[in-house]
Amino acid sequence: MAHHGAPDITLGATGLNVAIVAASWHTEVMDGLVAGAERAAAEAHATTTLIRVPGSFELPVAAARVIESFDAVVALGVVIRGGTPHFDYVCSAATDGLNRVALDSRKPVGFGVLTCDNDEQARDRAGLEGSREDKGHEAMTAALATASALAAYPV
Ligand code: DLZ
Repeated sequence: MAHHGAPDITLGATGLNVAIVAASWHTEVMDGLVAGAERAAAEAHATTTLIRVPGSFELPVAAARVIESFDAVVALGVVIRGGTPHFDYVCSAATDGLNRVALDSRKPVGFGVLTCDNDEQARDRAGLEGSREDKGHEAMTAALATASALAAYPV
């Protein structure tokens, strides 16, 4: 299911505690992303807490509020292009906001926000049956690998 060029990361992250902040739009795809992230954490022996917000626009504030209490945050959302510029505003607010949270907190934020033209594209990346990719799993793996790589350095 890995995307072309993606690294094959095997890791142990015993003792790491990660917040999953997850939007709620596009329920079935979101369920796949959350399941993938939780599975990746379980495989690496990390623990997770799931925090739900309404939409992807709310992901940065949720990440900012909780990140001090965790080793990392994984942000999950699905934004599907409509006929208005809303898509671009929500996508850039989520992307820029989450990047700012990572740099301000100096802790990893796994980016698992799908930005897609349609529902089919989103399903194909969500780790569902028949999906080619599992972006929730990838985002958690990246966050855990980064937290592990930086563990020896002060925040
Ligand atoms: C308003 C909106 C729209 C049109 N589409 C999506 C979407 O595809 N995915 C998503 O996560 N959220 C969407 N939202 C909601 C916004 O993220 C946000 O929750 C609202 O604008 C309220 O702040």
